[in-house]
Amino acid sequence: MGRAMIIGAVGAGKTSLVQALFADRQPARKTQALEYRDWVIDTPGEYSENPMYYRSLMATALESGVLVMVQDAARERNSFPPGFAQGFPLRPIGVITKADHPKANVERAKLLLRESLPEGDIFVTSALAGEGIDELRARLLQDLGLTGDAD
Ligand SMILES: Nc1nc2c(ncn2[C@@H]2O[C@H](COP(=O)(O)OP(=O)(O)O)[C@@H](O)[C@H]2O)c(=O)[nH]1
Ligand SMILES: [Mg+2]
Repeated sequence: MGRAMIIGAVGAGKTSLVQALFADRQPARKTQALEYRDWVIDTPGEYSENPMYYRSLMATALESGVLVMVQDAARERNSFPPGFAQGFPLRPIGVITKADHPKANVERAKLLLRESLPEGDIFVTSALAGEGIDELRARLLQDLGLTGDAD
């Protein structure tokens, strides 16, 4: 089954996003390995930050259906190398996380993410506030061909 592979820096909010997509309430534990859950693959932040893991990411991408690139709205730096999305044979979607954060700057996050994701829609979300989650879930299920009563 094609899944949505979620990538992004350590602490970007990937696991919290996954939990919000599945309406979980537990706080996110640190992700130590690839975590498969239904139609999502959560990845450790190190996989996006350390080129040593890129081959692993790529191998996982080959069994995925959508690439979800996460950028923390409160982060002042890029989370990915320039043009990163183009290295994957997948349809990419951008997600800005932590839109609720006191230090969030959504416009800055979009500009940063665009350096690595020249094309593809960008969704603005907050796992904490529940913002943008339903829209993102609907889009991912549609792209994965899993439409139906998803929520
Ligand atoms: N303010 C705020 N903090 C968040 C949000 N999502 C995650 N965080 C915090 O960011 C930190 C890292 O979250 P986590 O989901 O583990 O990130 P991951 O390393 O990308 O999986 C945790 O302290 C979360 O509580 C959010 O929507 N808003
Ligand atoms: Mg995680």
